[in-house]
Amino acid sequence: MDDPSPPMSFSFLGRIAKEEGFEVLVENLNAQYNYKTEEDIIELIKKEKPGIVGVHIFTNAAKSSYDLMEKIKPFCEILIVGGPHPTICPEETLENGADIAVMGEAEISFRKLLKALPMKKSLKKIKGLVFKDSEKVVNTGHEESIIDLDKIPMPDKSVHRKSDYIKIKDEVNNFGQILSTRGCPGRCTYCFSLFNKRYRIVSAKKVFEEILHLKENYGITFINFIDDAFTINKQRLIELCDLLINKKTGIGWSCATRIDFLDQELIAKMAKAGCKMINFGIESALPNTLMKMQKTANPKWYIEHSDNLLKWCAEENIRVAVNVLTGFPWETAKDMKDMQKYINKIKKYVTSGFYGGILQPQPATEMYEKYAKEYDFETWWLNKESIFREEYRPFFMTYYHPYWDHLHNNFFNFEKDKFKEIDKLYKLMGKWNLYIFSKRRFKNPVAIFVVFQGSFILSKISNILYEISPNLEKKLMERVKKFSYRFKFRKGSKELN
Ligand code: B12
Ligand code: SF4
Repeated sequence: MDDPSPPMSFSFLGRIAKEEGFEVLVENLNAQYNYKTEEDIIELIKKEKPGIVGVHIFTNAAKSSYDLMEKIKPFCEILIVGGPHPTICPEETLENGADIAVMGEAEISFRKLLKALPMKKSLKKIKGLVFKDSEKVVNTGHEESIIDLDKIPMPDKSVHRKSDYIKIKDEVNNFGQILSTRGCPGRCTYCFSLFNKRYRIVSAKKVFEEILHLKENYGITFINFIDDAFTINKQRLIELCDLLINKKTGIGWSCATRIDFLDQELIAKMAKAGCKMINFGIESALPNTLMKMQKTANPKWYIEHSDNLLKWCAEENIRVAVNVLTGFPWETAKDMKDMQKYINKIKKYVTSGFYGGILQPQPATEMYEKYAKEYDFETWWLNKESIFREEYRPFFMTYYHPYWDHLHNNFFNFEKDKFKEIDKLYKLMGKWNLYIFSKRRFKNPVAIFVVFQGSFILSKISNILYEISPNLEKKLMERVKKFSYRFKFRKGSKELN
């Protein structure tokens, strides 16, 4: 996998573990330059003999996480799990080897756990845990959400190995992720919210401190706010922008947000404060889908406002990324054609890329609860066989069609014509992404044209080869893929070492 940035979960928890006197070692097998295998991890655990081993589990990766846990379990004193999946299915993680599952936001429970474990104290009074006591499962109930986020210690990025994420100069900014809010009041039927509906903020002053810390200690020039909805608290946003404007840090930044908490005036202010890119969770332009996914009760306003936001960003020179989500059971082939028209309409404003995927119904969301039985995909994560027999992914998935495998999960038994139109939709977005990536990488129009057309044609060839034989695709395209990684579609491709 290709994680460009270190996981924030272990930046937060690593700080707490250090404060409690533990030494911390983080291995992210998904990190873009971490070439370790599961076997290496087993050897590492055998050698280091850690007192506690912690595993973060996404639902999507639950099966492979359980496989890994089975292999490392014999060498672990205590195996703790956390993250979205253990929050939703804690007992299942115990059945698969975990000693303790930590549910939800973990800062409070994890600190208490680290204090209790060495003293062999009872865990029953620590909220947020699920564990076995004499073969009986104990669930201590969820810990309260942390309301004052300023009280959480600043995440510690030094627990991550820089060389796992940084090879070229600009990649230092991969360490520039900040989580400045938690929670979202939205009720989107496909979204699992670990941080609950209550929107909480880190104060503008504290966010600014974190920015300066990253600038001074890591040489970061660009911050990526990974909040679900960065702009909901207008007052804090204005305060933060004022700090960035007045203190002249020269820091650029990007954020993601919902479209209903932003206006022209704010966009102008954000631009002045160094905002270079906004990722909009537009998701759909189909009125029926927008209402059924509970994105909005007023699709007409929603689509018009989205159009305006894209234009206002263009006026302020803020690059735009747009998230698109399709694959709902009620959508038709005609809907997908309408989405293609929509993408063609807005693409000139999408200067940073189209993202998103094809719906994979996450447990504890309405899309799962409502349809899992009907479409026979209950506990799909336990039976999820990867389409791929090995780690290698075909070249066409790298930039052109990254969600190709989601399409082939086919939770809702798409008919052929709908499948074909979704495929076309994502290829349309992928082609545009190739174009804008080439444009970002080069100034010369000839170079842009050659790189764009070259990468597009190579992606098409990779796709055709893969349909004929995955082995043949790998044999012929693996080198192209490696070369494209070095090339990176970005400025500043100078190797650091
Ligand atoms: C950034 C992000 C990513 C990045 C991660 C990059 C990185 N290296 O961090 C990338 C782009 C790779 C990614 C990919 C995917 N993501 Co994502 N992602 C997020 C996002 C927006 C922020 C994650 C984050 O950093 N949060 C901040 C940290 C502090 O929170 P946290 O990770 O939950 O950790 C806290 C607790 O969970 C707990 N904890 C976490 N791990 C552990 C481990 C232990 C041992 C303990 C004790 C506690 C603990 O403590 C932390 C502090 O409180 C979340 C949304 C969100 N609001 O969280 C979605 C989210 C996690 N992603 C989600 C999904 C669905 C995906 C994808 C499947 C998308 C896709 N369709 O491809 C993939 C799956 C990748 C995989 N490996 O299988 C879902 C997860 C749902 C689920 N049930 O698993 C979320 C919740 C979005 C949503 N609302 O639906 N994602
Ligand atoms: S707006 Fe985004 S974060 Fe909030 S519920 Fe909807 S999808 Fe989830």
